[in-house]
Amino acid sequence: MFKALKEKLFSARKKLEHSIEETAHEPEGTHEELPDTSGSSPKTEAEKIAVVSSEKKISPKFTDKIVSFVRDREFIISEKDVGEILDELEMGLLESDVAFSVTEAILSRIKSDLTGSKRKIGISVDSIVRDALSDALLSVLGEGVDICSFIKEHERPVKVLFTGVNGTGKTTSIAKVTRYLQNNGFSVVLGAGDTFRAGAIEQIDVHGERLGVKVIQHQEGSDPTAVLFDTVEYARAHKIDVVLGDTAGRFHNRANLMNQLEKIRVIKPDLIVYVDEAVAGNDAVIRAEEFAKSVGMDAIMLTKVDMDPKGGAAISVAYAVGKPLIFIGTGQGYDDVMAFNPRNVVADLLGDA
Ligand SMILES: Nc1nc2c(ncn2[C@@H]2O[C@H](COP(=O)(O)OP(=O)(O)O)[C@@H](O)[C@H]2O)c(=O)[nH]1
Ligand SMILES: [Mg+2]
Repeated sequence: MFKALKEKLFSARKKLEHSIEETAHEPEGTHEELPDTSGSSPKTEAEKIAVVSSEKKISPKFTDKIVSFVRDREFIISEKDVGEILDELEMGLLESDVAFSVTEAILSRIKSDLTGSKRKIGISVDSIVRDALSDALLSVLGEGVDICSFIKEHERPVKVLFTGVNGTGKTTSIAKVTRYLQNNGFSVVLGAGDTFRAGAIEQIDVHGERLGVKVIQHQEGSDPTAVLFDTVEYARAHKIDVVLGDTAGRFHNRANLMNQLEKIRVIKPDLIVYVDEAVAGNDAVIRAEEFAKSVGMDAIMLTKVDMDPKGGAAISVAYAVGKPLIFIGTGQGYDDVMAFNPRNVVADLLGDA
């Protein structure tokens, strides 16, 4: 996943490490000469410790003193040392479809984490760089949301509504989330709330049959609010944990469909999941902002991540609307869904997963 983004981050990470190794300097006025213990001239701090430690005639107390002296020395990383590489990273992020505002946020975080920072010699440069990149990415991805905990914390049935633009994968995602919830021990009922598009009711009905869950449906063209109302009633009567409601594809410039969605809110959804596709890149981010302003959303599901080598939308969308990514879709099968865990994603992006 996120091949382009990974490559850019990897390259920036290596260059930052190199540059810091080369140019980081000690704060002025703090440098003290190490005692000359051997007559030879060890170059690195590690060599100096080794020499000191290997001198049997030196008391352990003295060795401790030297080790702590070395460990406590500090280095300063200046903005000049890393500026060029951060400019390059900025280009790389933008090329990978990371939204501008998100790119700026990532860079300013890295800059403030790295520059002027005093590093203890006991901490390696690669861990300083890695931590700075990781903190910056986590700061834009935000905290995740765990659907299972969410369900447990809410009164049953928990009502989840899926919205978004046509063709982005809402209905398929509902089927995948059904499988995910079943695997986690929850019962599910589906509401065929897309009464607008020809064939939509049949499509969700087929998924319901394959997954062994009830699909509440009315006729094509009927009022989706009524369908979802009935679905909630069914869940109550049968003690079903979760209602997943489908909706017609909304174009953010089609007022009548948006109004219909406004009306659906009378079922009082616990969670509105906005669905969009990673392949839309920056468009997905712009659309999400539009939806957040008009209809509102509580979480985001990004589909077709398997078809998007860039990865920028996945990094950007949550920050752009200030809502968490809850799932990502990674293929066309029922099991091609991942609960979005920011820490795991950052570990994967930085190649530590
Ligand atoms: N490769 C891939 N295709 C997906 C994914 N999610 C959905 N699709 C496909 O996207 C198309 C539209 O999906 P659909 O659920 O009908 O979209 P809807 O109009 O928003 O309900 C279908 O061909 C799906 O199989 C995904 O995560 N990866
Ligand atoms: Mg659909």
